[in-house]
Amino acid sequence: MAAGDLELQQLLERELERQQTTLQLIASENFTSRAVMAATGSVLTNKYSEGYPHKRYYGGNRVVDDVEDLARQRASRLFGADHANVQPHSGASANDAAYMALLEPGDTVLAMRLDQGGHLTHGSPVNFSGQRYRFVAYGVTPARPDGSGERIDLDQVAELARTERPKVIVAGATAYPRTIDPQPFRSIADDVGARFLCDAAHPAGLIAGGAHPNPAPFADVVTFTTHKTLRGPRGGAILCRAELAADIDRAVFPGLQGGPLEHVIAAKAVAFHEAAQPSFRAYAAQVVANARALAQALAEEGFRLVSGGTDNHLVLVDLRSFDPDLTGKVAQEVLDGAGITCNRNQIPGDPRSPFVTSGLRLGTPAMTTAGMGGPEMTEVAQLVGRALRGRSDESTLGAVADEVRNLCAKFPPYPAGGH
Ligand code: DSN
Repeated sequence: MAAGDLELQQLLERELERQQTTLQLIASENFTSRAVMAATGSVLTNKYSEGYPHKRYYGGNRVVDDVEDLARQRASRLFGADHANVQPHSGASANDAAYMALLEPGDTVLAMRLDQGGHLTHGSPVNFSGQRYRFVAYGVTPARPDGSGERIDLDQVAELARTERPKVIVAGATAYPRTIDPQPFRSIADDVGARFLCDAAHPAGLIAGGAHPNPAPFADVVTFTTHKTLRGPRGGAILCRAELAADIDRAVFPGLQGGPLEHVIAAKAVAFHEAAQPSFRAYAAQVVANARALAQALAEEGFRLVSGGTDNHLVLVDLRSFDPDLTGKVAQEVLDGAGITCNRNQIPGDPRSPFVTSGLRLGTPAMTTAGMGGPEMTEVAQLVGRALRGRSDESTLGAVADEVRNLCAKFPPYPAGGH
């Protein structure tokens, strides 16, 4: 690795050490297998292959064609889809291509608001999506003391669909701790003659592992990333119905991208294969069980959880119940200093800006891959509580950092060291 380049070698070793010795609780991160990393670092990085299997613009693609076909077949089989495009470089590129295939500039789209749990590419005014299309936003129901609120407001989705007549309705979120049922979105889309696009970037691995409902039978198009719960390389993919395959493919190439990253596509093929194994079902179930255990222990530490808990791989903490003066920004920095890596996040109706926030998002995909279970989640929640309560006390923070290091030492994601 990085042979002869000592400077970079040292940086990679530092990052490996960081990943091995601190808690990775960013809900959209994971630890890939060595097989995924090997494919990403393979000779396929040398090849140009604009186009699609058996329809390339450059010669020498007979092996690459087989690689991409394998990835497409495995993705389609894993999710039960008619067609897969495995070329998008990221989730944002996948959404960009899906919109390009389904919409004209200025068309109306209904999607979840960013500050209610949605994503930048679901119509934020600072993103291409919000600048190119007319997005109308739905949100979640108000919080309720019994935890039954802060669920996607399907009545609002239906009402906005009727009044705004969107061409596409988007389901999917980046900070929503509950199951997203694709069925009601399909019915609402059918009622108003809209297409249904499901952005399954976050739950893709839970879907593959049978721990979350599969949107593929319901949605016209499903976009997802391969590096979150799916535990593959960093990248995106699109699934669609047969009649949309040509439009989706045209939108990705030549619409938006040039040469595909075939080394990453090979790694996606590895990840799809791994996600089809029985052990991945057990992994997906454990991710959810761990998130529940983490949620319960955080509640016992005095944190209010958005929606009262979780059904999936993440919890969204409302810090105001714990300490009204504690912002997400400060909490993230304090925890980072103690070796607990997570991200600040707006909560529904957050009075603070996205840069400051009143919330923290914590996820279990990575530490579940490392082998942690329920007891460790309880310990993690207690460490979070201790660090944030004692945030102005160096000795408390030092003690938490030591305990984090000891805990991580028992669950190294790469026990044999670097690759
Ligand atoms: N950055 C991703 C996340 O953390 O959810 C979304 O793109």
